[in-house]
Amino acid sequence: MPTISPATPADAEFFQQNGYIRYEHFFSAEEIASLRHAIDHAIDTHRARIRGAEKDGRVSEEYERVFNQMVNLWTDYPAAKEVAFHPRLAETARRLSGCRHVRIYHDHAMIKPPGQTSKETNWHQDAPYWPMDPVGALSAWIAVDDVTADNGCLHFVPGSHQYERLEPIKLGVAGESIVAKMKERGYDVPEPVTMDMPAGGVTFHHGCTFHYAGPNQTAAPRRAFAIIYMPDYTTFTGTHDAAGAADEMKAGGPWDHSLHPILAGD
Ligand SMILES: O=C(O)CCC(=O)C(=O)O
Repeated sequence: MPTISPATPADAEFFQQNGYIRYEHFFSAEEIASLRHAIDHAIDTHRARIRGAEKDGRVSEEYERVFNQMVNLWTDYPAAKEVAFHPRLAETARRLSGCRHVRIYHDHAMIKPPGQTSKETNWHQDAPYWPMDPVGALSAWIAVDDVTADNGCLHFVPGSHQYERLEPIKLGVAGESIVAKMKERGYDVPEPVTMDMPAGGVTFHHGCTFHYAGPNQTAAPRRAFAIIYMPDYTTFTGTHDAAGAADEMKAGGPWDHSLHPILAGD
């Protein structure tokens, strides 16, 4: 039986043209409550897994003010796996990218801490950080809390994926911005769109889409959970694998590994 997905052919066309799409109501309140609980547990009890804070080190306190990031929660939290492997979500990613099947690269919780020290997520693309060729992977970003411009919802520049893969941007460094760099180079970068939505809503964005989130100016954390999907034609470049399987894959080969299973398609 085919998996039901909200992605229509018109949605796929919109995504291909604009590099993003929003589904304001995707997950039920119950599904999100279980996921929220898993994220809170992970952040409270596995602090050493926060990127940049491994082994009690504080590689970059600035980065932690952008967000606290933990990857591969699906491997130890059933509620996170339920969402990360959700057939409807994966099938939506597959239809939007127009490929035969999608594999998971990794999931990641991103909790933007509240308060005066909260920092913006600089304008950036994701693809420069990913060891993949060709570019085609996309993210599903799930609002675990209601998100608005005040607590750090995402913003996208429509059509910016068409600039293809550019240089990486340092997320913890104030003022770094791929939008500013492109404007300096003389590009007429379109105005961004604001992706506010209630908890349970999902946006998808292409790995080359310019995106940003403002600082969290509220009193509560902004919790989000994202899953990165790779189309069937994606090869591993061999540089590194944030999910941890680099030593067991071949540079130039497929992402054929138990940490990167196929989640939709054949
Ligand atoms: O949640 C954020 O602040 C940024 C998210 C992001 O950069 C991503 O999901 O690619």
